[in-house]
Amino acid sequence: METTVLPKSKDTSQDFMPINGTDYIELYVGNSKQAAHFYKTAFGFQSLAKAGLETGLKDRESYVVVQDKIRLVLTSPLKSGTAIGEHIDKHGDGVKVVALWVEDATHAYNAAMERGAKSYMEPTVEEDKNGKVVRSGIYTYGETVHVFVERKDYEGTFLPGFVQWETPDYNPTSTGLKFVDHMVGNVGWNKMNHWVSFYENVLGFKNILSFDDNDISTEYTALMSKVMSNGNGRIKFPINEPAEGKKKSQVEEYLDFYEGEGVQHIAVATDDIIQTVRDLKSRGIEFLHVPETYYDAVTDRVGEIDEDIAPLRELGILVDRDDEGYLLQIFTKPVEPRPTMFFEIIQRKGAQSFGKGNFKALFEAIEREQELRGTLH
Ligand code: TYF
Ligand code: FE
Repeated sequence: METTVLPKSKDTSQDFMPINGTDYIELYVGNSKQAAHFYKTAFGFQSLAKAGLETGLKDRESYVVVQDKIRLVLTSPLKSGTAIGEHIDKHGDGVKVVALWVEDATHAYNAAMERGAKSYMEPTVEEDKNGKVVRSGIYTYGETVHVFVERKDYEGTFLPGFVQWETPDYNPTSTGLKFVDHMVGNVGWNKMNHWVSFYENVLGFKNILSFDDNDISTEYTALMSKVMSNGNGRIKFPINEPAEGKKKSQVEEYLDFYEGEGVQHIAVATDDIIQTVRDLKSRGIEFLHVPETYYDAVTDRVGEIDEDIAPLRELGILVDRDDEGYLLQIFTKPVEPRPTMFFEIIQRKGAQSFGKGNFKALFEAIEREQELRGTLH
């Protein structure tokens, strides 16, 4: 038998951490019952599972809602003095867990720990009559964590410990949201390269795109961004760092209000952005407004597209093109009292980029909101 010592090549770096996709996103919120109602009513999620007093939990209540491949877990404490309550007190409502679907959660954990991760949860087996799930977890930026979920031996609704949440009397229709396209983290001053290295070294991700403050600084706001992707491209995590500008960077505003690093936006994909945005608006979701003049130059900038410009203009949907095709995107206002987390709705028509051509119009729209809040200084 011949043995070969493989050189330490970058090409094998991602093999140690195969990830199938996003498993779920857990938000710690003040009132999980009402948050679940909001995500159903306004975003078109459906009831999936729940856990709390009736399943034997004493300290928390969680509601799980689903729309196609997207699962949100909304968790609130049932008493004072919990880690969940402290998280909410410090950060407001926000993302605690970005769970990654893996084949082997023990292997993923061991591989990450060997490479310098900080442990959040040792590999733990959870079982019920539907089979078993193994979960483990590591810290990422701020108090945010990645939980690895191994569910190949599980056929239940969500996770052991949860029961099906049935709401026969109230199930609003879907708004056409399909899957998580990317999730963005805001990190502290000069911390972007630290977290880029973390995703490279600990999880085997690659930096597929970078934007510096020249690409994206408007008259006021400034930030830098690097997009990290896993090997199969199903997980894309842009990381933003504030940059010095004339006025306060939107990333700095986030860090101030979130009181630390955390998830800035969750981008969800649709096959029909015009229909989805029309529907979301009619359900009360508020989007950032771009000036009409954006649409005067849009065809010159992106060329011919399948969609009519009129509905894009009416709804404020942005368009950008790259070598591979084009994309349509729009951003909600923050979905909690603090100007922290928001959603992006995105439809890709070939383009695998992030809408660099829209940064100026987008960031000017964000600045107008900052101005209204009195935080642009
Ligand atoms: O994910 C992205 O990179 C794009 C652009 O504060 C973007 O959605 C970047 C920063 C930001 C808002 C959107
Ligand atoms: Fe985005």
